[in-house]
Amino acid sequence: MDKKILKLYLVLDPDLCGGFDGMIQTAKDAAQAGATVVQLRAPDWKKRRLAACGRELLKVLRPLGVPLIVNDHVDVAVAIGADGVHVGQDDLSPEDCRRQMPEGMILGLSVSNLEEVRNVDPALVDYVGIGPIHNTSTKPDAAPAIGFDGLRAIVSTSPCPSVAIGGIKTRDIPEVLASGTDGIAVVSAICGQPDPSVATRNLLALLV
Ligand code: TZP
Ligand code: MG
Repeated sequence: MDKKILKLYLVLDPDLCGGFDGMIQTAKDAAQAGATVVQLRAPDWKKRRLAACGRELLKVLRPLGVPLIVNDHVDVAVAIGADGVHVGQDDLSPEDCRRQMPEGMILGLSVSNLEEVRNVDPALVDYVGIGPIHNTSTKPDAAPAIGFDGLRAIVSTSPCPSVAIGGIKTRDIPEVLASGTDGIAVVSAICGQPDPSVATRNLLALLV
């Protein structure tokens, strides 16, 4: 995996985007504006709908050269030919994911403390998502916020590229980048913004 794709990682949210069609439009706007990777995340959706949405996203993202990652469900990611899958600590393990994934697919793993990052096998995991940096209403069941100190400690321990997530807004970007992480992942800084293209460009302008 080229770690450059982690620079501006959009995670879609069906509620903030206004449902299925809203997610496609938001992904298209953000990818055209320079978002470097998109994750399909809809924890309350059935897999049939997730697969249908993923296929529509691929039609939009492939021509733009922006990879699509599916959250949680390796079977959906493989079935639709997505570029990768992202799992958390309670999902199928990286070992079990790899058993089902064709060679070359991207595998991301969420970590929120030092113990979790020390357990990461870089032979299996392409990147880690570190957070939440701040408390966020976008993921009510997220682990406690780790702040910038926590981020720095985890980035320096990580055996693979990383992306920071959780409540990240434009004002946070300099301090996030100072941690040495490879990029930022955002939901509400793009999804549901009055103009997701402008929001994307404003974030990118600081990601230098
Ligand atoms: N994982 C950890 S925090 C989070 C996820 C999916 C939500 C981040 O959303 P926002 O709106 O960027 O705070
Ligand atoms: Mg998960």
